[in-house]
Amino acid sequence: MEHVKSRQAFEEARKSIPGGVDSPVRAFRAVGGEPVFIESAKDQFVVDVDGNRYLDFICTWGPAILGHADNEVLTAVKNRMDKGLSFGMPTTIETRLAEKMHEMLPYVEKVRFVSSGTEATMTAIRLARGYTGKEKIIKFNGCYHGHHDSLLVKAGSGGATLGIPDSPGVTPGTTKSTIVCEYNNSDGVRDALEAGNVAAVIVEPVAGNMGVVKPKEGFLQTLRDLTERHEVLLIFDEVMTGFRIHEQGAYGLYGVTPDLATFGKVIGGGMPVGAIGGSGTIMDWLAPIGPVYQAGTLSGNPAAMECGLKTLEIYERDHVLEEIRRVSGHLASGLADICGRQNNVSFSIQGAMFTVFFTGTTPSNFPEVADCDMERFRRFFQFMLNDGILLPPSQYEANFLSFKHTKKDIDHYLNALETFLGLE
Ligand code: KE4
Repeated sequence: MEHVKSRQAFEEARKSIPGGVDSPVRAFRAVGGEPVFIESAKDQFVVDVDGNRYLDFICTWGPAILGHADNEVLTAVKNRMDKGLSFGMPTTIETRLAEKMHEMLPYVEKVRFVSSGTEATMTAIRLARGYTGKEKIIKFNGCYHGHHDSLLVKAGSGGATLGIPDSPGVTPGTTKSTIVCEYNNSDGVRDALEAGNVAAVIVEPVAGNMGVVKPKEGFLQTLRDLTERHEVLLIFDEVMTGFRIHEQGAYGLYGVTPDLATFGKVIGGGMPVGAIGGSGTIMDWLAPIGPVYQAGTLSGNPAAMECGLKTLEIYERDHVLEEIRRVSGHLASGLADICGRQNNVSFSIQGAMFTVFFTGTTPSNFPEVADCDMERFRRFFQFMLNDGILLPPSQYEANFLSFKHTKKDIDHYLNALETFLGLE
């Protein structure tokens, strides 16, 4: 594959954008080589500036659950944009999307929209501290909740990939109130809660930012029981898992109801949207009705709201996740067969997200993911890229399936994986 124009684009970009990218993971630093620059995307494919087409498992990190550039979504957004882009005043489309989220997730009685998952979790943390009057936050090693200071501590995703889990610029004062526990281990949580002054526990109910790492049986329920006992809020960060692991996210899959949840990605359909949702009693602590301040110029942007609402409407109408389950079931059996015949390869899959790990046993926490053969992952990534398959460029990321991925696409992926392993 030729990457002449991507190389030129990258050289130009680096002159005016740090690292040539607007989000670190896109720079391919964990997998070597230079990033491809994308020109366009449709359904399950993306095309780079050199005209190379790839079967896409990044799916813009989760939003493209319908596949790229869905015609109905594009039409709805274009029609909305003809009325103007942004008003800085309330619009009815925001209410429609909030109502749709409540209809799909009954525990989400009220929603506040923001423009990113980072803003959503930052707001949820501030709201939890304001509502409880307590200070500390418990998060889990390898879980990533966006790049705001108080949670950029032993983060997964880009933080882990770039080996800067505790980023410079994050002051000790900020992180002294953040307690990091090991995912799938409630002992640390129990001790931290006993010590008191904890406002909330925030967790990716299925972790996606250390690769896909599922909660062990009872882990989430234990967090729910412990937080209830200590009058601490439980926050499910469903920015990635929302509408991907189950039509009702972790609440639907595990039957555990959080006090607050954060959303992003799918609810924007590819446009900048994040959200915080939960009981009206807690949510009404947000300004202007309550004292916890939060704001945003483009929060509830009508074009982004339209994109998210149309995405969710199609998601429901076409039973999108049911179809994806059929394809992911085919993938799961193929991966089970291949990994069963290999020593140092395992996998984890939940609904529309999955990870192949270059380690013998499927990891259950971040240290086990960190033991993966990252050099082998790098070779795997480059092999797949040359075979026209675009994977997330890090072992610490999840792969995503869309409504448009077919069993034929999965066979392409499985055959390429088998060929790669056979070459090693
Ligand atoms: P954003 O600020 O990137 O919209 O959302 C932050 C966030 C919060 N919570 C979870 C569970 C997330 O997965 C994310 C963002 N996910 C990464 C992918 N690992 C976004 C990709 C990137 O950082 O470029």
